[in-house]
Amino acid sequence: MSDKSFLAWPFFEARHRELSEQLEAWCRTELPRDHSDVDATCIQLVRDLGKAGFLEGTAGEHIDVRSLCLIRETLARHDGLADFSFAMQGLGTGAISLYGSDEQKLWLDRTRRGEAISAFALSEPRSGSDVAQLDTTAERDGDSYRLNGEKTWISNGGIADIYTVFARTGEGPGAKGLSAFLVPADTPGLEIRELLESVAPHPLARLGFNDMVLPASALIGQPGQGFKIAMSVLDVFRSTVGAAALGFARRALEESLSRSRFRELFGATLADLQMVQGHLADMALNVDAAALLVYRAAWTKDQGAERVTREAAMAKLFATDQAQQVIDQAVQLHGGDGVRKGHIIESLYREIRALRIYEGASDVQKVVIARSILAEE
Ligand code: COS
Repeated sequence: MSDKSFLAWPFFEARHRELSEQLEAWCRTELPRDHSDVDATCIQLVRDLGKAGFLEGTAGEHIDVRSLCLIRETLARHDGLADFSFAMQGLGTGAISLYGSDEQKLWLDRTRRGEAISAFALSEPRSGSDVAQLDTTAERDGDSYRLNGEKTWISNGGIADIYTVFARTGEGPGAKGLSAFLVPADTPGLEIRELLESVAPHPLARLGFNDMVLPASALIGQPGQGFKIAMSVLDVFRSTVGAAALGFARRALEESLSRSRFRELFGATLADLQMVQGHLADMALNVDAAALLVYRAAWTKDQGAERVTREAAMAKLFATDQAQQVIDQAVQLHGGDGVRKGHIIESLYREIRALRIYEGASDVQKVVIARSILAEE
């Protein structure tokens, strides 16, 4: 049984505890899923999560970040692909929730019901961490825009029904000349150039935009606002990446605790050995510290803070880096089983790695934190 004592922390309300219980019950009957065809599994997971009502809070005027974090943490503990399917529905529509027109927001009913899948298309071959130098262009042409360029590492690429695409519109230099667009997947000119495989497979693609014509109504927010839109979406969703890492770490700790209690060696159990106790203590400490940072960031945003850039960066940086350590210790405590293909610990070891890279690599989070504290008087 997973440790739920954190739900008594003052960050949470009764509705969060209810949500956690309902989702836990759903996970016990629905997860884990077969990962042999990740595209088909993700499509089905989005449909099922939508039908069960768990996508309801991923989009809209008021996104409750604590609920998003609780859901990601719980799903990640049971199945990384379920967490991924859930997370992308929020990230892919975040710009529409925060800045979209009424017409664009009509898509949100479909994404919340799990009937449409969404994707966030920001990264490019030449610009991952340095968003301000992206090369994709959107040239104004009368009442429309003409999009040309390439995006890569796009989660849900190939299975998404809508993409939020960031492109250079040139109102100003660098970060001041970007805009965001809502691109339905059936728009002529969208090409899936390559399906990308990773250590923890999920739908991932390199996309091309070949002279794609979009109506001016596809613009999300104002021209030139794209960088700010991307950053404020990341402000909301970065702490949820920390929450997913926390879920993976909790599972690693749970598995390690149960193994330590029964595995016998040197005439005792693993749990009797002080060296093992040291590992377990470090793991538990890092899990609790990560949870505090994740839910501090989520709670701060839910209280109405305009920017949670520093809190979200700290939550993501600490939770993902520490989850990597916790899972590595779990591998050590599981011996050969920890690296056996198909074992839960082996899959956690693969699942955690990308979280220290996507939605802002650990090194970028350090830059964000340092700039933020240096800017304070
Ligand atoms: N919310 C709102 N506005 C923000 C913001 C935020 N979180 N962060 C920055 N801005 C604003 C700044 O205030 C600044 O506006 P002014 O020029 O009006 O002052 C503008 O945006 C430019 O900011 P900055 O100068 O900090 O931009 P940089 O190009 O130096 O980039 C980093 C900053 C590195 C932090 C940014 O590029 C980043 O987060 N990179 C990682 C991207 C990422 O997560 N990629 C993964 C893609 S999704 S898998």
